[in-house]
Amino acid sequence: MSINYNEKIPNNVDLANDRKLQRALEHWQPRFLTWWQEQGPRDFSSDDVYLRTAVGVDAQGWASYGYVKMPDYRWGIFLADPIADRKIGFGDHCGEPAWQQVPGELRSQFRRIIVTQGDTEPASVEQQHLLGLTCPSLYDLRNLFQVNVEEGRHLWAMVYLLHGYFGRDGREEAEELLARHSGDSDNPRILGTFNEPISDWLSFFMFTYFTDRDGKFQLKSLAESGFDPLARTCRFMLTEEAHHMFVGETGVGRVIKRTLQVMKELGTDDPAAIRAHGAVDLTTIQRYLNFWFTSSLDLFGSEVSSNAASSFANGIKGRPDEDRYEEHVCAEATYDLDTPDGTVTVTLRNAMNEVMRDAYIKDCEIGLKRWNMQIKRAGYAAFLKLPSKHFRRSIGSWAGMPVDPDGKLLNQQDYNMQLADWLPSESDRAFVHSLMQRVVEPGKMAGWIAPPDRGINNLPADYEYVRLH
Ligand code: BYC
Repeated sequence: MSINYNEKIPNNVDLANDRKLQRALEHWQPRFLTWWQEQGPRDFSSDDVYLRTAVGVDAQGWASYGYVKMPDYRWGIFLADPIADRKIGFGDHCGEPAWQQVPGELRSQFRRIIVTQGDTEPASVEQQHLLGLTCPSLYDLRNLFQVNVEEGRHLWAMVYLLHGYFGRDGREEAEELLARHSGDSDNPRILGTFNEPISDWLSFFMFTYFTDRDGKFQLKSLAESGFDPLARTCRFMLTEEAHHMFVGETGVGRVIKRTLQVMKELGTDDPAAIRAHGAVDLTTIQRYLNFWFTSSLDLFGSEVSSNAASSFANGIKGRPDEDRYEEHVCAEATYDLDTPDGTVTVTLRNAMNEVMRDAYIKDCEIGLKRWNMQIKRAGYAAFLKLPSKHFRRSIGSWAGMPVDPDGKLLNQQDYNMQLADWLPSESDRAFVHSLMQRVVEPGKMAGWIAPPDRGINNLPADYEYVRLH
């Protein structure tokens, strides 16, 4: 179905023929825009940004590029095309026709998951509210804004489901999505990572690499959902998510590239010398990586979870790429889980969060391999490493356990003494912040990051991606 851009709310769900839903969403739209003005990118409302906008939902050419002022971005409702006679692919309802409405008995479970997913989208925009002011280049500034407008659209995706399928409860939840704020002590965002500040660009790149990747896995598992409108909206969201992770992977890669250049120039890997030369030493990069990776691991929930078991059993949330598995009901299967008290065997359904976390970790390794290849090619023996999945956990059976990045259980005192070596210290953060000076001349790059290999949409890297007024 093609996207109708002539309407107030662009959509491919034939909104014009559902007057009640259209009115409800048109009522929410000005609230969203007020939220965007207050919580979205600070100070850039009147600038022209070279953005891509969805024009169709199929794999080919869904994007059109052009200058847009962010408040005029055409946020709307885009679902991937339906799959004829789609069947539920997992759990107790495996093989039954997918639902076009939410089954009454599963309403509150579905609502809880949609609200949690929806909550992360505006949260990330809030976290990045001030970043534009310290951009390392116009290329990066544009990428930040592209990510921000798409997160805004992902909020629309969840709000559509809440309004369209959950009646008054859904409308109230949609209001709440704009009322909670990242880091707000009275009314914070639901999940931990989304209340962490992102006040420097190294954090932004780590966030888009590690936290957006949680988004990829959660969306993939919701794309399997028995509730077809949820599955279809997540399928389309995944196409946008890929660019966010690209920004993260290439962003971290460019920081490393610049560090390696400075190491070569100076003939040393001494962190103090590298810092004095305005680049980020690899030890600091590793600490930032440790922080965002471990925080993102918590986003998968507890290792043993009755919520996860019931979501799987009820056809709400499958495993990412459910097709890859041979057995989709998982009523008998078990999973051996490492806990601080030793290995315990639990039902596979109860361990679904852990299954997803393991798949996520494997996917995270791919970027690490590429970054380490860069370091190796430059002739250095150093390497970056994902810490153990039991290190610095706040959720699940390892929460608060004094485990080091290699996975070794320490005594609390030793752990406390070494923690500063493993995570960004106040002075690391102050140093990284000191590098965050705004660079907005086309083609110019801040000194702590290498230029990108190529520009956007086949344009050169020195293109004026944001026209500042
Ligand atoms: N922080 O059985 P449990 C994205 C809560 S990212 C705080 O362990 P469950 C994006 C949990 O809510 C993807 N609380 O876990 C990325 C529950 O609370 P209630 C976002 C946490 O329920 C970048 C309690 O602990 N999408 O899209 O199996 C930029 C016990 O729960 C945390 C989703 O998350 C935490 N880290 O799984 C923009 C998908 N972890 O309900 C966007 C939807 C757990 O008892 N969400 N808790 O009060 C879900 O599927 C599940 O809610 C979770 C948790 C996977 C998050």
